[in-house]
Amino acid sequence: MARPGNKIIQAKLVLLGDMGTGKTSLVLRFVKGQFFDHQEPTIGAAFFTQILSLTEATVKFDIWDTAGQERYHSLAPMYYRGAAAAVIVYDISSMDTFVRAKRWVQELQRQGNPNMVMAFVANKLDLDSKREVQNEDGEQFAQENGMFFMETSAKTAQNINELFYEIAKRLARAHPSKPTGVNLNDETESRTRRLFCCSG
Ligand SMILES: Nc1nc2c(ncn2[C@@H]2O[C@H](COP(=O)(O)OP(=O)(O)OP(=O)(O)O)[C@@H](O)[C@H]2O)c(=O)[nH]1
Ligand SMILES: [Mg+2]
Repeated sequence: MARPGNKIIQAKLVLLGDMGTGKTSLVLRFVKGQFFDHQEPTIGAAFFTQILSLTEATVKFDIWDTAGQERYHSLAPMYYRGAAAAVIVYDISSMDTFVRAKRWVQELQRQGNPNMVMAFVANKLDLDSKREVQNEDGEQFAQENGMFFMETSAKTAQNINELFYEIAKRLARAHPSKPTGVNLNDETESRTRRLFCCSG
């Protein structure tokens, strides 16, 4: 619920990353508080909405969860175009997904919105015993490319709300008065649930 006098920011957010890294699982954890051990691969893209109420603003996220399979790559620009925020996801137990995530960052730097808030996310933190990508390597790449870095687990919910809260805070700071993002709700199934989080 928007607080009186509180500004409202509508922000398009896109998730990008290799197949199986946990993009859908991150969103489902954030939007519905759910996790599935056998999450189906996304076909094309899926759309979700969620609202975060901060002290300084109410952020309405329009979330585009893209499909990581290579055959859907050409669709990606449609989803990151006009996005106010991007979450680039890799899986800490797969070096290949880290390499792929770095390529997504390069594509966004070439073709995305230059003011985009970008989060570099190392998911599946619960699989630490199978870790192939060190925390420092993710952190360093993120720093060098002006992104913030977070290790998460959609399975245990570790750092999931923190991730979206941090994005919301940065959006509120970057867009002091005017709404941002593109509303594509009419093309898609929209699921809205309000979440009150992280204020104060
Ligand atoms: N252990 C563990 N498994 C996870 C985690 N997040 C996702 N998974 C599992 O990883 C698999 C792939 O997750 P998805 O969320 O479908 O991955 P995705 O990135 O959306 O994949 P695409 O839609 O194909 O691009 C599923 O079996 C999930 O249960 C996590 O944090 N920890
Ligand atoms: Mg998916």
